[in-house]
Amino acid sequence: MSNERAQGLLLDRLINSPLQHASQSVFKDMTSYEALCKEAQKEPELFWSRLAQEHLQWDHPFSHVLDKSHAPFYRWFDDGALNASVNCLDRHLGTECEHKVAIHFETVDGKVTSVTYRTLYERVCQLANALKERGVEKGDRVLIYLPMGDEGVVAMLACARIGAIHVVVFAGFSAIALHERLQDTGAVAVITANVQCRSGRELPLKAGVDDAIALGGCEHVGTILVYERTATAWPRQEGRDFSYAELVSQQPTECAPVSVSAEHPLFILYTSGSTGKPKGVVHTTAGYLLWAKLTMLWSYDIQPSDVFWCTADIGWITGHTYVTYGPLAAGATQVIMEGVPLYPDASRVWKTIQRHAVTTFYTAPTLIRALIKAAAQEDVYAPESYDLSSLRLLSSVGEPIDATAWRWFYEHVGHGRCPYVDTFFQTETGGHVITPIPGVTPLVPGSCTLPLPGMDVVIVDEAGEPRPWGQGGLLVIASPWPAMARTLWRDDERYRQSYFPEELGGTLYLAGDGAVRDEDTGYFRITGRIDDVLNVSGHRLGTTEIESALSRLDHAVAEVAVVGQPDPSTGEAVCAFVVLKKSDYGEEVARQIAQELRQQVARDISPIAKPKFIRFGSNLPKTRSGKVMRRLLRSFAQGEKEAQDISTLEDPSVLDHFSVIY
Ligand code: 6R9
Repeated sequence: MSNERAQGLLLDRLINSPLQHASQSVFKDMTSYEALCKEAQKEPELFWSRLAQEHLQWDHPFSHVLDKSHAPFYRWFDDGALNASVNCLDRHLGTECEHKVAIHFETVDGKVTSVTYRTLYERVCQLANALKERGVEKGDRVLIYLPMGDEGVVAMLACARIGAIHVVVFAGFSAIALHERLQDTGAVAVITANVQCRSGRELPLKAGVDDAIALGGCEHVGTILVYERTATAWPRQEGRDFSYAELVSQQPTECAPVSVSAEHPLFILYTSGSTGKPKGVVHTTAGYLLWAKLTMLWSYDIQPSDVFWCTADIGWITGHTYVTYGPLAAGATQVIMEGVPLYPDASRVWKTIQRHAVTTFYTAPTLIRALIKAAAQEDVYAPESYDLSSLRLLSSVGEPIDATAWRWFYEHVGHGRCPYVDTFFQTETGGHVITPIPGVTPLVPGSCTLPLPGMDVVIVDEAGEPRPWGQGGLLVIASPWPAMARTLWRDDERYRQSYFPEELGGTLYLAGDGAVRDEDTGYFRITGRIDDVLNVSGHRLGTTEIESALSRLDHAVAEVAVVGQPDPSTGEAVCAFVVLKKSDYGEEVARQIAQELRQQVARDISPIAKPKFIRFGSNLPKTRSGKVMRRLLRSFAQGEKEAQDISTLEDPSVLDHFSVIY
């Protein structure tokens, strides 16, 4: 192919999507992006030191930037001192931000409370004083088990204010999961609610804490603070359990912040246990906070006039960084929604954007796919039925987004005028790693494009050697960065073994994902967890690649998940779990669609990638955080009996529908 033609084809694929009202303060164009990447490469310590001075408010300045002496246990800015809640709240007081809305909180029944930075500050101080009164001190762990709402944000910041380490546990987790986390962290206090309101029902929450404690070995829990979401009564143990009305409401609205070292742990967050015992990922104060704020500026060009809406729950890293710390450190206005965005129905999402004039909408591919499915059913669920003209930026995280869903979101929601920021990151990375700069990086549907400046992302083979563009491998981060996890709670050795394996030389951070760089653009494409890569007849196939191909049959397919299944002739065979848009199909139609699906894959990738087994069902099994449970699908495909923990499964009966194979 001639160079010119190749260039032409390449340009055809790239979407230049200018950002409306761009601030252009950091990145004017790709040249300024590249210049910042170069600055970071050349003098990383100077680069990070400059940013940490510019963007954080320090009580005591740091003089060391990076301490590598105990690598891979890196320390950043460690003789500096600061407080995270001061950086999110106090620093906005006395500025035009003070009386600006920090949070529009919308309950399931549509009631909106708008909280200013001043009010948020006062609520945080009151809760911090209540914790102090109960004897909670710097370094103590406080477990937060709250429904999604502004109170969760207040609780996190109140801990940070007194130097306590918060451990947020998603309110959908069971008492057993809670017990495990209580014991592992030795938490001295729990902040919870009497109930949570989800999908039209009141679910007891405080009772779950009692059940967890009843499992034994939690004598260290001396206080349970109960936020009364409704008037519903809750079980109380005198001397240990207190309502907000009793302990918090009367507290002074000022609380002197505790200045902590930059390396003081800010929180522990357990990752959704895909393998074995959950990992208690530890993040420290300054490095994490710096990246939370910077990525709000870099990935979202966040501005005073923006209304940011991230649909993640604070129980996950996305909620920590892009609901609590990032938006508040950046002085943004945001929307927080109680319950799930799809309840009572999909129109809630569009109504919320319209009502609050949301400018920046950050969600998950799984929600996008559900929205696509709903929009095909009735006009009232279609984004076109609402005024979404306030939007200027769209973003997703958590899974690869296939090109078809990307285009739908881009065209039907953003009307082709909002850059789509596909953000790749992990609990362990603290904040975004690979993501386009909106309005600057030309976009390719389904690609998270390029690493942010300072993120030294490389693709290597199993021996740690770099792979050329076009050839897949393991995604690693080759240099330390301030927001990286510091360790796993009380398990340094597991941290080292999981993330800095000896086989790769012991210095590369192993993300656990496969990736490939596009031969023309150098753009990264995440091919899925490395345990999800299939090997069919010696050919490496990314499950997400096959999923993407199957999704392209978009008149029929709502959602797919592909797993590998051991096969005597090809090593592994491809097994696809498919949810169709229409649920009223017969055997004949299913057979025909199965054939079309195979043709689609053969056409898009190769006949080798064609699913040998196709199973149709009404919903994919998902964790409560919305991730498809591939391990469960794998064992189901192999006909294994229920051998694994399905306690995090949203609806355990979904598998039954997939029993017929086409
Ligand atoms: C933020 C979050 C991390 C894993 C990660 C990867 C997957 C996240 C992605 C993505 C493709 C993206 N992942 N973002 N895959 N494209 N934009 O989800 O953290 O819960 O720790 O999960 O999620 O597999 O390794 P976490």
